[in-house]
Amino acid sequence: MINTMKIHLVSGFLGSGKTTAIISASKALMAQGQKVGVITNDQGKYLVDTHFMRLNDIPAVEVNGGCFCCNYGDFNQSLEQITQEIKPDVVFAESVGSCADIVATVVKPLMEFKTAHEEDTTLTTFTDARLLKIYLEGGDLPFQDNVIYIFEQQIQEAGILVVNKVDLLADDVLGDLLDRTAQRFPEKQVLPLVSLTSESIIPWLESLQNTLQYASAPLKISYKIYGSGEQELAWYDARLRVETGSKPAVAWVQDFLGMVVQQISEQSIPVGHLKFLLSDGVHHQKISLVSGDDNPDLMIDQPEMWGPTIELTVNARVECSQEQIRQIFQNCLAESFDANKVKVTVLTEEAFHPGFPNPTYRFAKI
Ligand SMILES: Nc1nc2c(ncn2[C@@H]2O[C@H](COP(=O)(O)OP(=O)(O)OP(=O)(O)O)[C@@H](O)[C@H]2O)c(=O)[nH]1
Ligand SMILES: [Mg+2]
Repeated sequence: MINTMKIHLVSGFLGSGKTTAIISASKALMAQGQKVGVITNDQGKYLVDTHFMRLNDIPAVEVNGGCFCCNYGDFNQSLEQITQEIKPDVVFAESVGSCADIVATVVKPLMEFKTAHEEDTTLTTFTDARLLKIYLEGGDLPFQDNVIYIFEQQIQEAGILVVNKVDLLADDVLGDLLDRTAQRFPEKQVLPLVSLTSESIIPWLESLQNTLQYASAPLKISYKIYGSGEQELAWYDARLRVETGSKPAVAWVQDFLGMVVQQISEQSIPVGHLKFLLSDGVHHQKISLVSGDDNPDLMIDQPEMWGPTIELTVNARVECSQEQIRQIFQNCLAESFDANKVKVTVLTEEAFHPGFPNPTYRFAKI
């Protein structure tokens, strides 16, 4: 039995800002002297998010190869590991952005097995304000219906519903969005947020102090639609080592990112989240592209400071076939390959569709 440790489950669609919020919140709590541990989660194995957390000095363990609900045993083991190693006051657990039904498959098992107290457990769902606006206005989200179903179900089971990235909306647009959100989800605590800094994250930390912040009723969810939605998404993960030749490694990486994004756009592939993490052992930078980013900032900071060898981790979550996304990366590698310019070694590479969700436990009693 875990006594007083807070467990904050963080759900929400791909690219909605979960990792950014957890990093900002962890930094704010650590600055107050609290101990924080993070559990990350994904269908893939080499995760930008886990690596990025650790580069930010935030202790993180990962449940990989499937979502928390389908790997409850691994989730529980990670919780035990982090409890023993760090003795945290607070644990944040970020579920993969294509996962829903967290109340029945994670929150309820935590209670049933007396791993956590109800009053110390919260569930927040993050939404990107720009996508939520389109959704609530009845516009067309850039995904197929089954994928949109996942987005809806995640919102449906939110305890705290975070309308994130509100800095990207004009004040009157935001006011209208918050009115619509409150009308549509009158039973939820709706929290407009900017997750980017340890100052702007404070309203979320304050909300987490309240207890019972999850919708206590498990979802009435169709696994057929949810599973189909997951399978319409494709994952491409790779780790590349880029070594300077006649061209600096950083310049090659910059060109490569531009080429990948251009091909994805030319093929009109809906992007859940395209994440790149660059590291030369001293410096690091995460570069992201999500739906709604009309003018994405793909620029690498201070190109002159990067060392001669850069490791590039790629996590692409898009709506197309696994062959199509793999082909794009392979085309870009082939097109940019010139042995004189740089040496590029593909350390790992895989493309796949998430498996059909099959939870370890599901406590569906209302
Ligand atoms: N402008 C703005 N950008 C934000 C905010 N929060 C997150 N972002 C950006 O949104 C992008 C995605 O953020 P992440 O935190 O990686 O999103 P995520 O939900 O963890 O994504 P997945 O793990 O892939 O599901 C990044 O470019 C962030 O910088 C915010 O409050 N304002
Ligand atoms: Mg994340």
